[in-house]
Amino acid sequence: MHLIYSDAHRLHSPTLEYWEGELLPFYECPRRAEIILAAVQAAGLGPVTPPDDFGAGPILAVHDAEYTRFLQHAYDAWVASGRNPNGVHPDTFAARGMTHRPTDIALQSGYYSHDVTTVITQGTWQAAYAAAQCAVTAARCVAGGERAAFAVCRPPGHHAHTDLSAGYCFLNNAAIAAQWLIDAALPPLSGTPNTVALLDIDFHHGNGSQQIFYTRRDVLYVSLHADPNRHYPYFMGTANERGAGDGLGFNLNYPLQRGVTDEAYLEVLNQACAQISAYAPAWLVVSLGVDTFGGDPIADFALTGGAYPRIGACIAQLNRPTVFIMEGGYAVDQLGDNVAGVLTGFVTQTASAVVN
Ligand code: OKP
Ligand code: ZN
Repeated sequence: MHLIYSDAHRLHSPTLEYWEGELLPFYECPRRAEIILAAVQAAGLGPVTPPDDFGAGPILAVHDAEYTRFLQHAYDAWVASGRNPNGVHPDTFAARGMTHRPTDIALQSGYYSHDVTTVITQGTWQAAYAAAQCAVTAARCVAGGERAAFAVCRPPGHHAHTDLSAGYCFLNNAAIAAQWLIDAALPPLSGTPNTVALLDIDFHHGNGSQQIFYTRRDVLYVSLHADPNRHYPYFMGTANERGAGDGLGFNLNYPLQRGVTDEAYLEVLNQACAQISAYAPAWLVVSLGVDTFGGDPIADFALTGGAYPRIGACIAQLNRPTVFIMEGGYAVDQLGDNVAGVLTGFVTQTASAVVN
């Protein structure tokens, strides 16, 4: 499988993270992508390729134009108005019913973000733009007939709404890939509907992906994640959020308890995959987070390294052209092995299915 990677992610590297009253080193750090790249290369999963530039079109097919303008220009406006050059740090957020958007772009940060982890630094837009291009490039690989591709996206994407940054995310890479497949790819079986299943196995609920596709049935969103009563994003991700209008029944949330084991997780994943099979999507996009690992510093599941190849094999059995998009995972020392484990399990299962 092609591994799509850009160095531009290094341009986004906020120094400190405000965490429940303390300042900690930023968990979502450049070393994450470096270690993932090294591990997938060492595992011999395929050639590393830089992204092509598809322009702003695939981004604007998902995101609000004014929001992307804000992402591009907020840092310069923030610094030009004499504020801290460390980055755009909102401290006040538009909450229920507060709909006024300040005219000064530097002050729009609290309007366009959900929490304090989406610091915009000088190179943030370039990094987020490159991550989105990685996602589209991986999607084009599978649209061209490849079985699978992996986009080493950083910053991640699944918390970003059409017009809201959240949880380290600015542009929703997985949603951009899914939407690009719908707009630009021909389904592998001609005459079948051009649909996508977006399977989100990051520890956190992908509130952005849910919001983007909530009223649509051409994208089935399926997520396994920590119960929002216990973990971020707190205000979305319950099982009774099932879609709305045309999309009713096409959003499936599996909130899980703390300490989930390999066996328990795989049982739920099997169930989720059975629902994806029944939907019979033309394409599969996977929001691949490995913060489900027991050693993750910001999460509370108990998966072992041995779970990841099994997860990959389970996904391979769906037998769909598959785009893997990197999301979270913060136990940096095991991060590469866990990601490579999912992809190796996927490839091994695919190969044995061909033999049988
Ligand atoms: C991004 B991804 C807890 C704050 C949590 C954001 C976590 C974002 C995770 N007090 N901060 O889904 O891995
Ligand atoms: Zn996560």
